[in-house]
Amino acid sequence: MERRAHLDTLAVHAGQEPDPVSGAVMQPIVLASTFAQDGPGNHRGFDYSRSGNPTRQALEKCLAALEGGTHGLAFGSGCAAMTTLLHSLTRPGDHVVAGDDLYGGSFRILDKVMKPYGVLTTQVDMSDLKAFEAAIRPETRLVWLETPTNPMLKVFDIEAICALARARGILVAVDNTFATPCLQQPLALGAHMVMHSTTKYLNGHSDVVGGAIVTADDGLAEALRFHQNAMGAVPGPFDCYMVLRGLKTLHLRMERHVRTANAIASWLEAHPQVEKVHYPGLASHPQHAIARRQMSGPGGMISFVVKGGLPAARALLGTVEIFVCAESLGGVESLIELPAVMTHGSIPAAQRQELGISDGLIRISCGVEAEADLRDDLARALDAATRATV
Ligand code: P1T
Repeated sequence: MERRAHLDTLAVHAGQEPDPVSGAVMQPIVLASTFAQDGPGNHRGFDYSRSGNPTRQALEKCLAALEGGTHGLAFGSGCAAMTTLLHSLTRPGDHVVAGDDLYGGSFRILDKVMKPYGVLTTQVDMSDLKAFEAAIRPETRLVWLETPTNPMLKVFDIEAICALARARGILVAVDNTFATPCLQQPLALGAHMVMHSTTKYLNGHSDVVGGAIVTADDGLAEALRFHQNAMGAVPGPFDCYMVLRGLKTLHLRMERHVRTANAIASWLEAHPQVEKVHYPGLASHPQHAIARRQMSGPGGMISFVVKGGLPAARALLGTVEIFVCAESLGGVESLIELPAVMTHGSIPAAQRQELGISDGLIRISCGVEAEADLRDDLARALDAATRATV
């Protein structure tokens, strides 16, 4: 697809043409690990599947088109994408500025993989632009921007942060996993790179682990592609096919995720057993205005604090029947979890406490089931939480 079409059309077609041999309208899954060469070094675009694979290439082109970039790179997981990005662009002695609230696994990469390698990270609440500027050092090479954040759903001003970073020659990578390109386009707001856990909304069916990076910068793409091949954290062709298949309905699913989350967040906010709701679509959200400006919808993720702490939260999670108690997010099925115990256990308790990741903080990923059923499920579970409190 040469012409820049709407996202809904790109999601279905970008990077994919009917198979020239059979006419198959779906991308073939090319499982071959190696490709015949007409003579040594004389191949038809693919030589070895770690370096490149036709099914992966279709996915990479589709992802690039959706994010408004020119280069897409697929990885075996979101963590693999992040680690490859960091190793491509930082060297020992370099410094990274990251948001204060990150997915636990992303924090662990910065703290337990990059720090011992000599790349230090300063975490800062990026909703305070002065604090962000103060965290920048002469050796700062990269800003790692997750927005909305996991699990506190903070929203950071991508355009303002990119302008400050670019003025100092610092690269910005945005983890767009929660928003997806349907709701937020970081490259258009000034980011150099977008990163995804494709495990989540992009695949959308909780049956693949994958990651991706997209950029419109040829030099960055060259460095990233070199490391993608050299470090080798690539996805298999079947997983690439699954993500491509999931992408075809991304826009439809996101519409429903957003509609349901909006309704459930408002309902939770009015519930007597709920202390606090974090959702960028609520007027009470501290960065609601930024979310309205930079996102076309506030997303499908909500976190909230149930009164009564851990016993109440455990009672709630033990009572739900439609919501599944599980890590991850972004699938068609609704999930519920306790970040302090599950997804964010790798963050030190004191730091969790400071951020508001209390024992009573519950995170939900709103799926595509009937909103009324999801609300009834939570209502029963909140009743159980009330009984566990008294
Ligand atoms: O799990 P993996 O595909 O490696 O992606 C890591 C990752 C990166 N960035 C964000 C914002 C994420 O949420 C994740 C993974 N998160 C979960 C598994 C979770 O339940 O929050």
